[in-house]
Amino acid sequence: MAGMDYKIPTVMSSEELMEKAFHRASKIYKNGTNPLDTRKKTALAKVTASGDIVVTALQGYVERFPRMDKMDDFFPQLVDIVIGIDRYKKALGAVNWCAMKAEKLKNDTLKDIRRTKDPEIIEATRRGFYGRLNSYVDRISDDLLFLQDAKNKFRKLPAVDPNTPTVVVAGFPNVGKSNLVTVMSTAEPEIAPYPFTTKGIIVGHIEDDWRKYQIVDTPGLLDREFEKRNDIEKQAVLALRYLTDVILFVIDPSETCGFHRDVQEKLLANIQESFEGVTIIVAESKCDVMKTGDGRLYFSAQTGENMDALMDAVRTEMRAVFRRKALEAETEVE
Ligand SMILES: Nc1nc2c(ncn2[C@@H]2O[C@H](COP(=O)(O)OP(=O)(O)OP(=O)(O)O)[C@@H](O)[C@H]2O)c(=O)[nH]1
Ligand SMILES: [Mg+2]
Repeated sequence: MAGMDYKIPTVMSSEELMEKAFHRASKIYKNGTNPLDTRKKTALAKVTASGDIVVTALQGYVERFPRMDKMDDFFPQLVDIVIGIDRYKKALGAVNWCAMKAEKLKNDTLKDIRRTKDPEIIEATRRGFYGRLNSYVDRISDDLLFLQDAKNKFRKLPAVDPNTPTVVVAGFPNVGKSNLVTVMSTAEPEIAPYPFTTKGIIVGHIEDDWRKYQIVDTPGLLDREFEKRNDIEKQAVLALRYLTDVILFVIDPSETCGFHRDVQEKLLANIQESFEGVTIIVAESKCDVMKTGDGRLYFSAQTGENMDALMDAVRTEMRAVFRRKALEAETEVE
């Protein structure tokens, strides 16, 4: 799924960019009224073309990469975890710096070439220009690589609509969250028999007659303090903090996930405390392996056993959210 609407360009490496600039320049030849004039016109055209290629490409990156600030909101916080906003801003700043330097270098060089009548100086000035242009671009090679990587990461970020009622699925790693989300919705997260299979936030959709809900699959959470969490877990916390209308908390009583029941229960208690007032549906997974008989909802995403009851419980809560949101939107001051 496309993460964002931004049309982020592909970012060339410093080598690719210089290769493109030199290649374009190498093809240029201008006819003048005499040999000196020919040489001058050709040099001017080569400098202009290669300089413009660099400047236009770099300015394009600065303009088309999204502005990001570390605001107290889901998307910027997610970008900060996945990409790193400080490093991102530094990269865009460096690219902007290089574009300005290249533009000034080009203009200074054109002036120098126009001023001289010495063919040797024309050639030396042009070569000097290439060398300095190359060294400016070389200095931002790490930033360009960073931005290309950031572009790929932006594309993979989930497309979350803050206005659609959302159920966030949470629980320990490996308890069967992704399998459940696959059965319940359009999402197709990876399912595998080891913890932290899900490394980011994945959004699926559930249709309920004419209504539509989002279901968010999250990475597994261990029972520990936020600051001690890894970047994968932190994304789950962000989803809970910013996207949740309803939490669907999955416990694996069979412990085939590799974690004891009591640590899972501790995490649940923790979440109940942190999200007071939020509806939390607690459901026990893998009932094909084990049923506790403790009166909680249970299900097996594998065999489908009791999935209807779970879906009913989720739909009931989500309809309530849907009504509340519709009412809020209707009574908002215009
Ligand atoms: N027996 C049984 N196994 C299941 C069921 N649901 C999932 N599993 C297995 O449990 C393992 C983990 O499933 P996932 O859906 O990837 O678990 P997860 O909670 O998303 O795991 P992380 O993304 O790592 O947090 C896989 O080996 C699944 O095949 C189930 O209903 N019954
Ligand atoms: Mg998963």
